[in-house]
Amino acid sequence: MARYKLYCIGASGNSFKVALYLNCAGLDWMPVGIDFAGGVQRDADWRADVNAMGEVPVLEVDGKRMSQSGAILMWLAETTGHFAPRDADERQEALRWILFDNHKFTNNHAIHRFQKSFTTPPPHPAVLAFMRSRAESSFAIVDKHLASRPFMLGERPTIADFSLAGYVFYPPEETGFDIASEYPAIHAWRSRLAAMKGFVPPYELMPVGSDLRVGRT
Ligand SMILES: N[C@@H](CCC(=O)N[C@@H](CS)C(=O)NCC(=O)O)C(=O)O
Repeated sequence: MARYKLYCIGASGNSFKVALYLNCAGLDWMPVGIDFAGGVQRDADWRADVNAMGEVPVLEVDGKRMSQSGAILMWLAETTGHFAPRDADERQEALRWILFDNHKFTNNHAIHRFQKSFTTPPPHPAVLAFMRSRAESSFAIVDKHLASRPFMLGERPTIADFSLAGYVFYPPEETGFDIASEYPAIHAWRSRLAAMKGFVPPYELMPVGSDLRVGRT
């Protein structure tokens, strides 16, 4: 039995942030699928037992269960040393980007993708347009930041990169964003991440739980 157990599904980019970290850090981990499409995360027993917030990812280590990808990445960096910020200034910078990611970069992109590709009936076009414009605005900020450095904090990858990487490896037809042609610095950065030892794309890294692509319209 692996030491690190990650409750997740393949379509969850928030889970991918942690899965990719565990894989690139070479830690002994395994994905544990959940019936997301069946709504298990809304079940009172699941919330009492696994995560009161009703979300994946959840990381289980030595009987302790943790949620929130940013907090999990911080904990992993502190307890393993892999991809960790080096000092207080780097910690502040990593946290700054992780919070921006959770509030804007991942959030708008992920909700736009979910509404576009996984909800039935489809949302009102104005909803998609609103989410898209919010996502474009945060993409432009990150693209500008990455135009002058290889990774979010500078010369080497840290947990901030894993956080922002959550949704940038899903297919463009699923996300509705063609990063390769529209955001050159984000594209170059994700190519550097994809070249890292341990990199595996999301659906292959987490081939467990509900497959939201099945039966999509
Ligand atoms: N800020 C959270 C977001 C987690 C999140 O939104 N997870 C989604 C899957 S990617 C989820 O479980 N959603 C269930 C729901 O909202 O009901 C994190 O970074 O872990």
